[in-house]
Amino acid sequence: MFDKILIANRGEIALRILRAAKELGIATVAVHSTADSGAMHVKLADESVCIGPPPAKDSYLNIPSLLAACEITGADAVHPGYGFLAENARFAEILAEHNIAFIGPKPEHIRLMGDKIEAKRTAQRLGIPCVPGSAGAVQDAAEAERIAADIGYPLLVKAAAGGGGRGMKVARSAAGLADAMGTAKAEAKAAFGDDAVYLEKYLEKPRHIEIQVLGDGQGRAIHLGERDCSLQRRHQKIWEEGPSPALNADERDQIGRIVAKAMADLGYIGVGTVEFLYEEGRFYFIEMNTRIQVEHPVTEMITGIDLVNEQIRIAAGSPLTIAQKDVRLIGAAIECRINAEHARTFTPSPGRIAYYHPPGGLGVRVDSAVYQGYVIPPFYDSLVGKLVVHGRTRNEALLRLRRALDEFIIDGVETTLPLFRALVRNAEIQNGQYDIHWLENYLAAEAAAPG
Ligand code: MV4
Repeated sequence: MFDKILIANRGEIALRILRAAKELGIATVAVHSTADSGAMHVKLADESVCIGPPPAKDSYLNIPSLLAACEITGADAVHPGYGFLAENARFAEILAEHNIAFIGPKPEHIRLMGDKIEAKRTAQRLGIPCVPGSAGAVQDAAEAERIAADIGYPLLVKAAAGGGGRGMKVARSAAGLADAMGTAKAEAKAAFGDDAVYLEKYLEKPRHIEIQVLGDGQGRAIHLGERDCSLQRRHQKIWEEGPSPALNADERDQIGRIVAKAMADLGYIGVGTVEFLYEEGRFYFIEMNTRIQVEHPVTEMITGIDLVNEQIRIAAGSPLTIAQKDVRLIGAAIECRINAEHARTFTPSPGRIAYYHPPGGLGVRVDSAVYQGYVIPPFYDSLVGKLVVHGRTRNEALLRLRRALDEFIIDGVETTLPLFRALVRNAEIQNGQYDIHWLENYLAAEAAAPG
């Protein structure tokens, strides 16, 4: 087992990792920019190292600084969290070259899943159902038209180096295909330095359902159920829940087993999330994330499994100690990502938290690193914390969420709490009747409503 873990992240996930390390009796090193010297994980870590000025490129993305912090403190492992360098294969390789463990998958699996075309090819090879589309990158409009003749319109042009919705263009007819190709390639080149694009049949009203997997790289992998992440705004998830209101036990078991077997066959190490679009009873693979995700507490509340603990133990060489037959999905959990943003305009609202009172009680978890008097810096994402509730049923979880949201006080900055207080009272949300477009349609209707 590791002696000392350097947490190469900030905010609530840095605190989350610190907690898991402490419970495993592992020493912790916090790194921080000059903007985060007052952060909670810095206060609670055994050691801390300032790694640079506020801009992420000069601090949390600065590999030489992180390496230096490892050398100074003698850390023998690094946990990257999510975002920043969490899916940077080169970072994982550099750590290995310095005999420092990267708490995550093998670099080749990070790289593989980072290329959306290779990820899809691998998924198909492993027996995971995918969206009909091109076999690989599509060079020009002429080739795209040949493929379109086969799969039909509407089509989606996607960037191979994209993900998270970046570099996607819909083409609803042959007339629009050349433009969509040109625009997508130009945007991909500008955003990722790589203009490779591929085609997929465009699914009009799917849900976004992701499967949590855990593998030990020694031939074992299990699935821990799904999270429905359809409630998104501009590809930012705001409300995630499990189990999905749209799935039944047989569907869950079937897709879970397919994904778990695929990950075992791949020799996948650690936690991973396989993302699907789900429409009319069918699953379509779109991407795989090779990191711990923001919404991992939803799965933890349902299964009772500490995913960060599992990540650390598996990275240290322990085999999976949980068998699929022992996984129990109990009740329902819902997570709301509370951001320091205006609840309707989503304008960032950094600043000092004048008064902070989080909710509590049975089945209520608040993953946050803020405190009364904390100053939310303007340099990073606006996440203040995640309110996660669990109930024996989805209805109980909704009632608990409503009570917890009404109890939650964050004064001094604008937050998205009011949005969640409205959503938890909305009939379609209460009935689980939503798809990936529901939230943007709701917000547009709200903005258009008089008064
Ligand atoms: C799609 C799609 C419809 N059809 N692929 C957006 C982010 C990235 N995960 C893939 N995304 C989509 N891929 C096909 N073939 C619609 C989306 C999409 C979306 C997916 C999940 C959650 C929210 C979304 C919002 C807009 C578009």
